[in-house]
Amino acid sequence: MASSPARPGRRRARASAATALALAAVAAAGQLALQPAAAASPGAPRAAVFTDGFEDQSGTTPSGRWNTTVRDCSGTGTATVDSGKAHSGTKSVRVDGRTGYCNHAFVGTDLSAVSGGSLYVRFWINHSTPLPTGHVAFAAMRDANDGGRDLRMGGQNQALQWNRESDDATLPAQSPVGVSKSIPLPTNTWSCIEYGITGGNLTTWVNGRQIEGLIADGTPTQDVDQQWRSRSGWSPRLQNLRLGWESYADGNDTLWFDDVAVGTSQLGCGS
Ligand SMILES: [Ca+2]
Repeated sequence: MASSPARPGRRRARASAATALALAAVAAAGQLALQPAAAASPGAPRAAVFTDGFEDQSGTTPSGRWNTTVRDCSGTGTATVDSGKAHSGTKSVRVDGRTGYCNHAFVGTDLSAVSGGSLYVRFWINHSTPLPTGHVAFAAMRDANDGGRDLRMGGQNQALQWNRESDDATLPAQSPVGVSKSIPLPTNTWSCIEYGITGGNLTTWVNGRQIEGLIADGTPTQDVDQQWRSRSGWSPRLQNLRLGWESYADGNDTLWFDDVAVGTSQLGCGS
């Protein structure tokens, strides 16, 4: 479990008791997609809605909770279950991402059962090509509170960033100072990416460490979240999670995703 200390002036998002109660209430209503994964998987993180290492996949086409639906158009990108590389077990999802929006490829799952409260996502990612200068995304989530446009995580200027599709706001701002407060995504190794969203606050960890440039909180910080927060009232209600590749200018990449977890409090990088 990550235990990075909160930095001065920046609050680390925490799951509240109210969130736990809300989850229990939803569970009681019988909407269980929310079967706690812990019941079936003793090693699963506390408060996980699900954890998935793709070991149950029997073919190369993602199935079960996963689909490969893409928006608008499709091309040469692919998302397949892969037995050649895995963070745990023997399987992962491999995405062959290609330059050009319509070559986007994702493996996606519905999150509507958890949207509206605190949402925490954890996944392990391994990729081949350094993040390019141009804007790319490797995670996207449909935001019902933003006209159905995506909240996207990926890279720009060779460092990790968040992007809001509706107004193209970035976190951090893409100034040299802003970019310096983020980090590249290492290649040919597994990295643990975690993020938590509560209301309009967004916190991001990489391998258990908070990344200053990837935090939007209650205090506008120049070069970080000042631009992001210029739209008042941003409070996403995310309806799905799609992992893959979307390139808006340049950039091919081959990526693997494994050990995906979704929950209502921070999940950590354990199994
Ligand atoms: Ca696996």
